[in-house]
Amino acid sequence: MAATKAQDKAELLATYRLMLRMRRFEESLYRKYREGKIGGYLHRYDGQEALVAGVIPQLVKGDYVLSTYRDHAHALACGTEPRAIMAELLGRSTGCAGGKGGSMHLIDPARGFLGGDGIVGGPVPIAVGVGFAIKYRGDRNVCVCYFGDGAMNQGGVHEALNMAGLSKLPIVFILENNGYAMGTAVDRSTGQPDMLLKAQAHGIDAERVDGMDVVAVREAAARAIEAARETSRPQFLEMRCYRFVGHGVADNAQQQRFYRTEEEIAEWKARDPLVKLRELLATAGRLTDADHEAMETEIRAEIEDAIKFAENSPPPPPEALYEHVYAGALADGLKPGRG
Ligand SMILES: Cc1ncc(C[n+]2csc(CCOP(=O)(O)OP(=O)(O)O)c2C)c(N)n1
Ligand SMILES: [Mg+2]
Repeated sequence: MAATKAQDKAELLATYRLMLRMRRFEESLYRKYREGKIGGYLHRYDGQEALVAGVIPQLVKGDYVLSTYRDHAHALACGTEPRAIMAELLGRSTGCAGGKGGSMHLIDPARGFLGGDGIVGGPVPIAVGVGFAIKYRGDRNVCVCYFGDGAMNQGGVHEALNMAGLSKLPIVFILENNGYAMGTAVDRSTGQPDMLLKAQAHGIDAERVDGMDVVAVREAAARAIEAARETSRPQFLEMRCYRFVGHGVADNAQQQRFYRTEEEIAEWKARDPLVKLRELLATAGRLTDADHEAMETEIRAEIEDAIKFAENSPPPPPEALYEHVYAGALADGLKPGRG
C-alpha cells in the first residue's frame, strides 16, 4: 500500500468507514435478494470499494457523478440516504427513483449523483453532455464518470471520448477494470488490451492505478480532479481491480468456474482493500479492534433501519407508471383520464 502522510490518517479513517459501509450494504442486499425481496438484477461492488471511496469524497458541491448498473457504492458515497437506496432496491415508492428503477438505476440529482445506467457504456456519452454544460456555463466543476472494461469496446464510448478530448471537457473518466465483462476476460475481447493507449488516442491524459490500494487511488484522483477542474483537460484513470463475487446474483460460484479459477480469486482476495486499509490504520494506532467493533455495530444499525424503513413503505401506485416517462405537455397528455 502506498505510503501516506500523518495528516491524511483522519481522512483515511473516514474512507475506511465508508468502505465498510459499502461492503456490509452489499452483503445485506444479497440477503434480501435471497429472501425474494429484491426483484430484477443485483450487481455487487465487493472488492472494488476503493475506486469509489478514494474518489467521490474529494468532490465538492456542484460536481457530478455517473455510474454503471454496479452503482450502490457510488450512491452511498454521494450521500444518498441508505433508506432511499434500500427502498429503491425493494421497489418501494420511497426509493430514490420512486421504486421504479431498482438496483441499476439509483439516482440522486440533488447530491450530484446523476445515476446508474443499465446500458454498458451508457454513462460515457452522458458525461460528455454534462462536461459540455459545465464548460458552457463557465462553472468550475467536474464530472466523474465510471464505466467498465467491457464498455471500452462500445462504439459510443469512443465517440464520446473523442468529443471530450476534442472539446477539452472537465471530465474524470474512471475505468473500473476488473478484468472481465460478465464471463469474458479483457484479452479475449479486444486486440488492444492497453486501455491507456485507447484513451490517449483521443487526446486524453491517462494513468493506470492500483485499484486495490485506496491510498494510491486517493492520490491519483486528487491529481486528476484538480487537472480537470483547473485546466478543463479530460482525465482518464484505469483502475485495476477485481470483483470478489459473480457478475450478478445469477453468476454463482459454479458458473464462475467456467471463466476464472479459485486460485485467481484467492490471489485477489488476499489484496482486499478493506483488510489492507484496516492494517494500515491499526499499525498507525488509529483503529483498535474495539473501534472497529463499534463501527460495525453502527453500520449494522444503519442497515437494519434502512431495511425496516423500506419494508414499511408502500410500492409505487399504478398511476406512477405514467410519470417520468416524457417531459412537459406530452407527459400531461399521457396521464390516465386525459385522453
Ligand atoms: C449495450 C449493452 N450490451 C450488453 C449488455 C449486457 N451486459 C450487462 S453487463 C455486461 C458486461 C459489462 O462488463 P464491464 O463493462 O466490464 O462491467 P462490469 O460488469 O465488469 O462492472 C454486459 C455485456 C448491456 N447491459 N448493455
Ligand atoms: Mg468488467
